Amino acid sequence: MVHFFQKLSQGLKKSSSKIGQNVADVLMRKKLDTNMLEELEEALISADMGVKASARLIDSFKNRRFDKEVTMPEVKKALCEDLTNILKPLEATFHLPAQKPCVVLMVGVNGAGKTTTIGKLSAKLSAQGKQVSFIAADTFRAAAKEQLEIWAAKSGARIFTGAMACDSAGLCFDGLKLALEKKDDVVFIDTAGRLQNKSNLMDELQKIVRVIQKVLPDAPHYTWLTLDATTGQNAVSQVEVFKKIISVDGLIVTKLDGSAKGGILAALAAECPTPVYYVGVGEQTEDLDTFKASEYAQGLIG
Ligand SMILES: Nc1nc2c(ncn2[C@@H]2O[C@H](COP(=O)(O)OP(=O)(O)OP(=O)(O)O)[C@@H](O)[C@H]2O)c(=O)[nH]1
Ligand SMILES: [Mg+2]
Repeated sequence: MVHFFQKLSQGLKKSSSKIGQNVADVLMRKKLDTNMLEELEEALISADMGVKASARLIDSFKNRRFDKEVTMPEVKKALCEDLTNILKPLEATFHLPAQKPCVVLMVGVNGAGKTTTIGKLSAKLSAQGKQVSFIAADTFRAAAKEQLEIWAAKSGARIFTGAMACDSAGLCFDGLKLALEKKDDVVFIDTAGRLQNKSNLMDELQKIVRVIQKVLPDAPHYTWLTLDATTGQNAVSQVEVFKKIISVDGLIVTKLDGSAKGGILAALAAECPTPVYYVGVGEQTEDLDTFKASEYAQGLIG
């Protein structure tokens, strides 16, 4: 089995080779001048790190004292350290609360990877002996229920479903009551994908939260926004808009395999810092792991 870090580095290759090539070009000149720093900054921005994070990186880079004959590994090591420092505050750990069940509400735009992430996490938790259940609150898209059912069977979770197009908040109410009765450890609520500019769908999320709290006043214990890394800078606006509607307390960043926009986590750290619980690097169960700043920085800088 390919190690997670290898997959992450492989996935970030499109971004890191761009940065690496610019570092190499810049070093041809053998002098760290203003021009060179500007080009380096452009390389960071083009990997979707955003203007703010790129500027911050270049600033700390300037403050380093390099010898005249600076080498490629030295430059990369410096960038990697500085990037790790920017990303470190985003590292987060998922803890189960003392009271059962732990309710995790998954939200995000269409196709971000919500359902897949729930499946992957459920497999991890089941392997640790936890009793997991799903509430199929995406009653909107045909086949959404079936997709979740497949993940439930694969990962050993119980699933609570309703009729197509039924009220998803009502479904959450019933599903959560059952989870309480069954003493589940973790309940994942799989909501329908919604674009952040569709206000009626965003209102529905608030309704789901209100209804959940009628069953369990301190739920949801986690509200995670799933972001597709390939969407680049739009991810920043997704975080901002979802946070205005409900209290998003964590992020899941998927599809870090094969994105030329791998720098998005740096942009998020600089522009709207939110804890990152997990990152995804593929479609299989094992392609999900906790976010580690240094691992990610190494993968991105190459
Ligand atoms: N390469 C790759 N594909 C992923 C990853 N995570 C999810 N996918 C794929 O992305 C597609 C969409 O994933 P879903 O889990 O259905 O996304 P969703 O957010 O539930 O989508 P909606 O319910 O339609 O809003 C599927 O084909 C997944 O297999 C990842 O980390 N890497
Ligand atoms: Mg889904």
